[in-house]
Amino acid sequence: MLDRPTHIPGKRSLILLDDPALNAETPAPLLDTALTPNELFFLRNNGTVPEEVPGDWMLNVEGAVRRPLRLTVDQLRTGFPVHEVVAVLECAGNGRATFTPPTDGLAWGPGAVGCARWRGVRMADVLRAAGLLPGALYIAHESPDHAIGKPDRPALSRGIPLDKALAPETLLAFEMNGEPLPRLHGAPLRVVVPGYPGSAWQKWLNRLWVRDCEHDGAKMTGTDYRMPTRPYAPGEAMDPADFRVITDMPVKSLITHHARQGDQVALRGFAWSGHVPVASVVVSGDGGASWAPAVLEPGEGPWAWRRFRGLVPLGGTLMARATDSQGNSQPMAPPWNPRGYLNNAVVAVGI
Ligand SMILES: Nc1nc2c(c(=O)[nH]1)N[C@H]1C(S)=C(S)[C@@H](COP(=O)(O)O)O[C@H]1N2
Ligand SMILES: [Mo]
Repeated sequence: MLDRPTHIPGKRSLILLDDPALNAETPAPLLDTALTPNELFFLRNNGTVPEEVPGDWMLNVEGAVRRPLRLTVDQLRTGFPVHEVVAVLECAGNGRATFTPPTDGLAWGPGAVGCARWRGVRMADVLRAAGLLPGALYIAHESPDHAIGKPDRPALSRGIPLDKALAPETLLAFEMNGEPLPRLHGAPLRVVVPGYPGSAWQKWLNRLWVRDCEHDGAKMTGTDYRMPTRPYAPGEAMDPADFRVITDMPVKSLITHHARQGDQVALRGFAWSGHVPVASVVVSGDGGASWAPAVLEPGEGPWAWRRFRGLVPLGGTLMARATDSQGNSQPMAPPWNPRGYLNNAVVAVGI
């Protein structure tokens, strides 16, 4: 079952979601490695996938800058120091399928997440080369992909606040896991913004637009990739004024392997979070009635996920529950919200 062929070139074993755009997630057992191989990495597209990289591709840096720039990937690679970050990329809608009542949006299981080694140049270095003007507040990302059936409408144009754009972990990446960035993951250049939801990781980036206000591009306004600032009841009419851009990801964990060991079960998986580090993981073999501490291994840097391992008595439902350094633990029930984002509930694994 896991060796499911797909029609997506360079991809194997992904679960395709039902959508006119190309969206596919990774089965949890295939996320059992510290770095998710490119061919197993989930795909999220809000619109079309550009067929090929045009030969005259350039990155434009414009807006509130002293010197607008036009740079090829070679100029980026040779003109700026190259850096790497190992970081988790997770869609804000990951796990949406388990919200009740269901919400609009792709019904992701738990596999719209992966961890990769990203290599590129710092967004900060490129912005500084362009010379930020005093009013600079927000960096907008643009690319050539468009909404399905609407060639004049961008698929997605999101952005990040200036402080995150200048943070050392925020890259313009041209390599993924030691290979040239695959076309499906944004070649020739994508934004890497650890700690932020995947939607901020713009693919096929061809323009950075430095703005003096929060960006209002495609899927950046209304309730898209935004969370309500107050509880909403299912069915209640949504007022966009109540919604704020998602700028952080919650603490989370996923069991990726389990095996019987005598009268116990050895299980392992990964724990991750956004800007607040993971502090501990506990595991259960009886559906959450009792918990035992798991061993939590260091990750490769602060933005990578961390391996946990635990041993629980054989017999019941397996669970893992992570807590971050501010004491936030994964909830037992999915934290329902009207657009179905940030589901970090404990996942139950039956054996
Ligand atoms: N240009 C562009 N970039 C994009 C998107 C998109 O639709 N178009 N989707 C975003 C979303 S919502 C996610 S979760 C990630 C997924 O990255 P991946 O397909 O490389 O896994 O890409 C982001 N970057
Ligand atoms: Mo996403």
